[in-house]
Parts: sequence; C-alpha cells; structure tokens
Amino acid sequence: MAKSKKQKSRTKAESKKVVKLKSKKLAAKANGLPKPSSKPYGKDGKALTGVRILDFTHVQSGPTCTQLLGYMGADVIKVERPGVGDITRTQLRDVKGQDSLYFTMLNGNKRSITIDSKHPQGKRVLDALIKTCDVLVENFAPGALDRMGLTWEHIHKLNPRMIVASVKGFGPGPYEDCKVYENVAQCAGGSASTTGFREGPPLVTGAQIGDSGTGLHVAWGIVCALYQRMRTGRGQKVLCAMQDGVLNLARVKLRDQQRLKVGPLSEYSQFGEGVPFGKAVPRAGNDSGGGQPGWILKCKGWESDPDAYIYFITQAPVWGEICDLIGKPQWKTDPDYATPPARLPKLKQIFATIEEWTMTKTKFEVMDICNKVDIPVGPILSMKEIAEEKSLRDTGTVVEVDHPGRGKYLTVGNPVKMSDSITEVERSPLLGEHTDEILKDVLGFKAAEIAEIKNSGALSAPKKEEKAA
Ligand code: CAO
Repeated sequence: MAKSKKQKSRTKAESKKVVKLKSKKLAAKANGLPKPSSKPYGKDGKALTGVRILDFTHVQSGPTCTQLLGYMGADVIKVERPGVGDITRTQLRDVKGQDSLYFTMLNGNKRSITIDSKHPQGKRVLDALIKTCDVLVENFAPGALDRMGLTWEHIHKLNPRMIVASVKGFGPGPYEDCKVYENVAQCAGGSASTTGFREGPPLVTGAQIGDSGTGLHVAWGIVCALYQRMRTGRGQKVLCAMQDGVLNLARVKLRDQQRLKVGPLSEYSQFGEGVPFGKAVPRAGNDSGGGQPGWILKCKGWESDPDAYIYFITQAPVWGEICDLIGKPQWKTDPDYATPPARLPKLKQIFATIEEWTMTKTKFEVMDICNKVDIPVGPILSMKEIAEEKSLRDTGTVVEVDHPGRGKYLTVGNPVKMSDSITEVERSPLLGEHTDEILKDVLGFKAAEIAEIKNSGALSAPKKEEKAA
C-alpha cells in the first residue's frame, strides 16, 4: 500500500528513534553496563547504599574512615565496649556527662551496638555480624583483633566476601608492634622534620594528617576492594600504616631529598639567603612547596589579631601585576627582578616589600584586590571565621547537628560533593543506642535468643564497673 508524504516522514522519524533505542540497548549490552537509572539525580540512593560496615574503630583514624563511608550511604554499625564505649566519648568533654565533641564529630551517620568481644555470647553476636557485613574496619593495637579470636582465617571462613581493613601505626618491620598516635605518625612519616622554621625544632601540623589522613586512605582502599570484589567475589585485607599515609602526603619532600643530591633547592628561601644545605631536606618555614615562591605576610591589624595574615604567591605569569600593585613598576623590566631565576636570591627582600603593601590592607581586601588580577593569595582563616562562614554552611561542608544529650554542635560534613549521592549528616549515636534494633532487624535473632544473650552479660557493663560508676 502506498504511503502519504506525512505517513512517510513519520515513519522515517519513528524508525530513526527505534534505531537510536536499539543502538543504545546494544551499547548497554555490549559493555555489560546496566541501563541508567530513570530516577532523577540525587533520588536513587547513595553511592554506598547496600554496603554494611562492621565498625570496630576507636579514637580518630578509624572513625574518620567509617564516618566518610557513612556519609556515602553505607550502613555503619559501630561495636563498642559495654559501659565504656569509644574512649573519646569522655575525652576533652565540654558538656558534663555528655558525649564529647571529639566523639560526636567523628561518629556521625553510624549506629552503635555494645558487645563484649571477649565474652562467648558476644562472640556469637560478632560472628553473626561478620556473616552479614561487607567490611570490617579496625584500628586496634597490633594483634588485638587476633587476641579477640577474630583472625583473618576465622573471618574469611565465616564470610569469604568480607573485606578486613586495618589502620596500624607502622607496616611490617622493626616498629610493627608499636602503638601509635597522631603526632608519632607525623614524626615517623617525614612531616615533622620538614615542618617549621630552619632555626627552630621540628613541628607537628594542626591538620590531623596521621589520623584523619590515614582514615581517608583506608576508606579509599575499602572502596577499591569492594570494586575488585565485584569481579573476584572474595574479600581481602586492606592495611594502611599511619607512617605510610603521612609519607604519601609528604611525598614532595621525598622528591626534594632526591633533588638535593644534584644541588641546592633553589626555591627554598635558604638558597637565596646563602645558607648551605645539609644532607637531609630542611624545614622550609612558609616557603611554597611548588615552583612558585610564596610566603605568609602581615596584613592590617596583625598587631592585635594573630590571624591577620595572608599567603602570597609570586606566580611568574602575574609578576607584572604584582609590581604594579605594590608600587614597583620598574621591577617588571629591571634584569635583577624581571625573571624568576633573578628573583630567587632576593625572595626575602621581595616579600618584605610586598608586605609593606599588604600591611596597609585587611587580608580580605588583599584577597579581593589580588584575585581581580589573578594573583593567587590565601587569607589565613581562623577556626572562628571558618565556623561562621556562610558559604561553607551553604555547601554542607560545615553542618549544625542536633544531639539529644548535648544540644546543637557543628561538624564537618562530607568534603566530597557528588551529584547523584547526596550526603545527609546525622548525629552520632548514644552508646548502645541501636543494640536491640541490630540484634532483631539486622541479625534476625528471636526474642528468646536476644534475652539469652542479654542475660549472659555480653552486651552490658560488668557489674563491678556499674557499682564503681
Ligand atoms: N570488648 C572487649 N574488649 C575490647 C573491646 C570490646 N568491645 N574493644 C576493645 N577491646 C580491647 C581490645 O581487645 C584490647 O585488649 P587486649 O590488649 O587484651 O588485646 C584492649 O581493648 C585495648 O585495645 P587497644 O590496645 O587498641 O587500645 P589502647 O587504648 O591501649 O591503644 C591505640 C590505643 C590507638 C594506641 C592503639 O589502638 C593503636 O595503636 N591503634 C593502631 C594505630 C591507630 O589507629 N592510632 C590512631 C589513634 S588516634 O590518634
């Protein structure tokens, strides 16, 4: 039957659509990917929805890791010692009798169950949890997990898919049995020897690169292991030593150690000052770690405000703009100043001249003026300023959370923003708050079994500790 012109064109358009759909389907089939979700972005669960974490962590390094996984949607079940809990619940308390900020800011988006892991009935609950969880994360002292009977062999026999992730102070070697805290890791990982001023002692940093930094590394390892498990069907051990995590963050200093063999480090201000280098990378004060010299300079109000400073980078492509701003246009063409190599020996004097200008402005004025002409600068922000910064609240980087015991507190939300996995920051759990719901809903224990386990004392504080309290 002959087709009209209109019919013909409709058929053409339709058949084009069919071909398009078919090729899409084929492409999806060909690379084995599921069809894209039909739900709008942000409405189809979270990145780690369906992943269950047996969180055996305490203090800072491990809890940082599991909180990040919780932010991404994992169901994090924190196991705590009955009657005591994570030691940080009571450390640095600011509200009498309530969980400290140390605890609450590292344990959001988690459920808490109390279990005496050395009690036979406690072991029964732990074994049930191992069977139902995807990942066990721990940061006990070396050997503690084995002493609980939770060896890799035991765990793997119960659940071959289980990923067992550990934070330790040191990897295998002479220090593997040592207990380690943040600053020990900063010192052993090469950060302290390269931080501070040349004339002064080594310094630790305020950023918790040993604890939170290692927690971040372990979280990455866990996600990679989950991805590999999709292919292999089996779990694996994930280990990050705090020394290794710090060294990874301090890798530019290991770069400089090797460069030292072929000559002085010309971007370090000690080079310009004519101070000879020793055998190891020196402390470089506030020198910039990259090839663009930078320094911290005083701003208006520095006499009374300890944070009235700005980090100023003399990036080569904007040297002309810097010269104009600070009233030294002649430096643009003066051969003693015009090129980066010519400036290197004079950095101290150059920064002193720039500082004469920054001292006439507030750090925010310097920020405004410099950014207009692409000069990279950074105001030294106090924690007070950060806590009050509206844009950080707007993006969910600083979040106010309500807690039934202590009231409202600020925490750091998910620093990673994703378009299809929206973070909802939840308050930290009370000690053992979810014990019953986990036994019943997650592990499927019957009422009689729950009563038996509870009556055994495996989930509650020992009687004498109760009396002492
Ligand atoms: N039920 C029963 N016992 C429990 C338990 C529970 N729910 N939870 C923990 N315990 C026990 C452990 O089994 C261990 O007992 P054993 O010594 O008999 O094996 C005991 O509590 C103490 O554990 P720990 O040695 O890990 O704790 P600690 O306070 O002595 O040391 C730390 C703390 C952080 C130094 C150590 O855990 C460590 O080195 N961890 C690895 C590195 C790390 O993460 N450091 C970062 C800490 S944050 O700055």
